[in-house]
Amino acid sequence: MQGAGALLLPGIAAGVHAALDAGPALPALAELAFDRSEPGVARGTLVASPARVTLDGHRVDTVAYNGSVPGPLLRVRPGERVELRFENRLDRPTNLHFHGLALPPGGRGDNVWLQVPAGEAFDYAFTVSPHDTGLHWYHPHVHGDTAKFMFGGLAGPILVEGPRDFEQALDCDDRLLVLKDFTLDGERVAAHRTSDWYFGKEGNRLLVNGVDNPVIRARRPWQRLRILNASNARFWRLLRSDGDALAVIAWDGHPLEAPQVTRELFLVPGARVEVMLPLDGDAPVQLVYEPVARRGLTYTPARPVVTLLPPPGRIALRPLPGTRERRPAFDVGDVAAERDIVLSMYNICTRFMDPDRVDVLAQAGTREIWNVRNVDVMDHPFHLHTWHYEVLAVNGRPPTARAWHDMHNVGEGTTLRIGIHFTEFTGRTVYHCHFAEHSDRGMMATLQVV
Ligand SMILES: [Cu+2]
Repeated sequence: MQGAGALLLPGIAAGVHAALDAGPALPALAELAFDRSEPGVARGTLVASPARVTLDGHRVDTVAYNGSVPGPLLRVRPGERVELRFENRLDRPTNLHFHGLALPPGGRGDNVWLQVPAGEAFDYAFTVSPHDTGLHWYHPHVHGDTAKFMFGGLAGPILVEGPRDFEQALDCDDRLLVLKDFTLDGERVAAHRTSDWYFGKEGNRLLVNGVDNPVIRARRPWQRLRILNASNARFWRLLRSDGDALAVIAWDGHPLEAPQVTRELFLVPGARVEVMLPLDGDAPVQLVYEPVARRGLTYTPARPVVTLLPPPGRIALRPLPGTRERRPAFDVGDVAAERDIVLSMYNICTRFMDPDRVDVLAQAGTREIWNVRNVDVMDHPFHLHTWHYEVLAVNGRPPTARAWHDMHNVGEGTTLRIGIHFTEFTGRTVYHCHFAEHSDRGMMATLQVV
């Protein structure tokens, strides 16, 4: 890879190593145990219930999937049939949204219209698309009643495992990091305050897999970090403590055509990134949270959120492979419709969410360009279900690298121009601001593809 030399780390004092080594190890995520006795089928059970969990070393009474926060990892395979029994042991209706998976937006798939009553169960069943290799996630999606449950801990990762050739070529450690902020109030997760609905709720503890600044003890020099921002509203901006670069290899579960070297990662709520980080020096490296200027929010100072210790001994760093996947560019010359999608506080195109109204009607198989215009005085991260979009321009400027997303920030006063190809499915789904508080309050709209 070009520029790999720029990723090499300078050495720092050996004494720092010992001090950093004392932190808690990065917890491995719980995994949902699938029954795969029938070839091609993964059967499992996910339970939403009140639970007592450990967060940042504190015992906390909250809500959880299968008793763990973050929820258990769903490790599935491309082309696999997933049959997931979902039991609701909460005291009110809930459901599951499979964020990032290309699934039919109804039936037993990614059905946000469905509500599973308290005390009842529902059998989700779907086939994992062979194009969805990568990191995705799941969380509740009951309109108007999602933010409190997500802030309490109802969210978990989905990893669609692809071929291992990339890892084998590199000989890398593979880590999954779930970023989620919490505020604790005694033995509970803090309730929403009135202002949280406006600004989006942020927590004062910035946790990775439920732990403050965990330590990763590397076994190999290349670290592949798959990172999910499962926060309700916090933007996570991450830089290396030594100022060196990182190589992004995928956004929102889509491999990039070539690694993209960058000095900072910027994850809006719901976003996933896969990044390669080399550890071939003697010095520890930290990923440092850097504050994001987001209007009206309490300032959170910079702090390390994860510490990586290099592997013992000197191991040569293999070069990062180049191209992983090529995907045809969005064809702007073959567009059936171009639309303005206007974001303002708690509404889209001046209308609050109405599940009984169709806001955009699109034809299956066609391409559309949406100009997502934020006319508000606050950023809003934009999420479209079922169909991922290619970012064509931000305020008229094309991105530095082609990338497909299901999440992208739309800064205040900014226009995000995206291309969508309505392939594979028909049905009705939603697009919305992914500050959970904003979508709960109505900043969501419906899309019907026929
Ligand atoms: Cu918003």
